[in-house]
Amino acid sequence: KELTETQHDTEDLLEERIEEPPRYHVMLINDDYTPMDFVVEVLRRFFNMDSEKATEIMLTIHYKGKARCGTFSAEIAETKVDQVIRFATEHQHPLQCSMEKA
Ligand code: NFA
Repeated sequence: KELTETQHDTEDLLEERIEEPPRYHVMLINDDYTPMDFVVEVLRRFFNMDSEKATEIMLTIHYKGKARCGTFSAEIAETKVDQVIRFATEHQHPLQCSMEKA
């Protein structure tokens, strides 16, 4: 039999055939050379953190090796990684950034 669009939508919801798109954590990675105040600027500029939050996350990276800076769709996460690495490279800092499936 033919089902209406609403009946298909209802089936999709009941059968959980509609999946959420995958999300990705964007991570910043510690190194021995990038200045602390440059990392704080990156966190303020690209992850919209205030100075207090940016300083807290920068110190977590410094002491623990890396930290999660935000969680985004694949496309937004890729853009953040590109922007951070380009900004660091332009300023001749080795700061690295990566994404991990949430
Ligand atoms: N470890 C760097 C330093 O001591 C600071 C840093 C923090 C670098 C977070 C990269 C990420 N100058």
